[in-house]
Amino acid sequence: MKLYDFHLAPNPRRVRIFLAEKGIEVPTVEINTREAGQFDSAFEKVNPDRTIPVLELDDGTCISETVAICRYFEEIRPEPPLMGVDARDKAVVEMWSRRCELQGFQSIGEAARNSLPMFADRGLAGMPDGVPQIPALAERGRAAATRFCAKLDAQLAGNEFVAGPRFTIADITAFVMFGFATRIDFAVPEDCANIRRWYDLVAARPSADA
Ligand SMILES: N[C@@H](CCC(=O)N[C@@H](CS)C(=O)NCC(=O)O)C(=O)O
Repeated sequence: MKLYDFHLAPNPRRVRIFLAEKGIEVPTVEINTREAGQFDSAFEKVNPDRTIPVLELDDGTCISETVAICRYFEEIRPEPPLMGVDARDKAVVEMWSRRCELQGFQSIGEAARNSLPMFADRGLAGMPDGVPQIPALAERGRAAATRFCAKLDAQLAGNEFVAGPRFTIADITAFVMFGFATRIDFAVPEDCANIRRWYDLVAARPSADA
């Protein structure tokens, strides 16, 4: 088994934190997306989407998509549970995981990809032909992330972690989102005291170094 990784990229970091929480070690292969490693023909055979992370199993199966990779590890190593413990909890975790990814993480991604010089002509991931940046999308992404923060702050007012009393994959996605957000100088809004409390809690976990 091996994990195609890049130490500076946010989606692979989500998997690394998940693995650290599970206590699983997987050999990694570094794909430097800043030097177009995802567009090498050998890697395209691993993942035609040309994105990382990818988990390659010993039978040759290649699994891309961060949450799919996490699902695999949740199934083979259920403890500690990071994707819910029963029908209700699994659904709640999935709900918050998707909110964090679709409303938070992707909004920051949209803002970053459409504004940072390192993403010039790389407005979408995995596109070797060149996708121009659209400044208006960067603004829209920032605004959407700000709206998401308000929702997340309200949720954290009554919950220790994003999806309730336990640390889950939803915390990982939101935590990595805020780390990625520093690259576009997007900080936790001043009035989001609950997010600040939660962020310090998650940052203190050993897995945060992954
Ligand atoms: N939906 C995918 C997104 C993967 C993705 O966009 N990964 C980025 C690194 S964080 C990437 O591979 N970028 C390649 C590029 O910029 O061309 C997932 O959840 O794994």
